[in-house]
Order: sequence, then structure tokens, then C-alpha cells
Amino acid sequence: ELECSLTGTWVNDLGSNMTIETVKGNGEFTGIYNTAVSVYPVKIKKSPLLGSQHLPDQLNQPTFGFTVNWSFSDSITVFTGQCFVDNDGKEVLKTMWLLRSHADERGDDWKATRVGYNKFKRLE
Ligand code: B9F
Repeated sequence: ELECSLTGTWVNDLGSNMTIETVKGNGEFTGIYNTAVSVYPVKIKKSPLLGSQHLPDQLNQPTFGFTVNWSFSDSITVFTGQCFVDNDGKEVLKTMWLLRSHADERGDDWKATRVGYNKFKRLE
């Protein structure tokens, strides 16, 4: 079966984890993101996430997106991805992200966005 539900606790390749609460009937969800990485000496705190996924949830390996509003800095990350079921029947979230830092002036806009990939597995 292609069970692929975003609800639950996930860990990524950096060691960050997130918990996604119930996905609502319209595909919207909320959760908490706990990043394993930051930049010294910033003190990491758990941060809220707000997202949306395509329906149906279980039958069709869904695409989704969510925003993390970092509660310990003025930056924002948006993730977009898809839930897949691998050959062992395990769910994996393949995502890309954009991390926007605060630019103090318009001339610094060009260097304010980082990009990357993250792969999430269910925390066992
Ligand atoms: O790194 C960001 C941050 C803000 C101020 C100092 C550090 C916030 C945390 C982002 C975490 C990213 C990674 N974690 C993860 O699981 S989101 C994408 C990656 N996936 C340095 C200065 C300003 C921004 C970065 Fe900062």
C-alpha cells in the first residue's frame, strides 16, 4: 500500500526534527520544528510551522509545502516536497527549502536567500 501521511514526528539528514499535528480536511496542517543546526552564538528554540498538502492523503503520495517562522531569529524558511513510500514500505519526505535572512538594506537583498535539500524519515 502507498500509505503516506504527514502526521507524526520526522527527523532529517541534518538531525533536525519536526512534529506535524493532524492534517485538516482541507489539507492544512500545523506543527513544531526543532532545527539541529544554526549559526553560533544563536540559541535554538522550537519554532512553529504552517503548511498545506494535496489530498487525498493516504492513496496518492502527496505534495506539500510549509513555512517555518524561526522564533529565535528574523529569518523564514519555506519547504516544498513530496511524501514517497520507498521499496521497504517506509515513508520518506523529499524536500527543497529556501531560507530567507533579514537584509538590513536593499543592497543586501542578493545574498539573503539560501537554498538546499532535506530528506525526512519517521522518527522511530
Ligand atoms: O540558521 C537560521 C539562523 C538564523 C540566524 C542564525 C541562524 C535559522 C535556522 C535555519 C535552519 C535551516 C536548516 N535546518 C534544517 O533542518 S532551515 C533549512 C535547513 N534544514 C544564518 C544567519 C541568518 C540565517 C542563517 Fe541565521
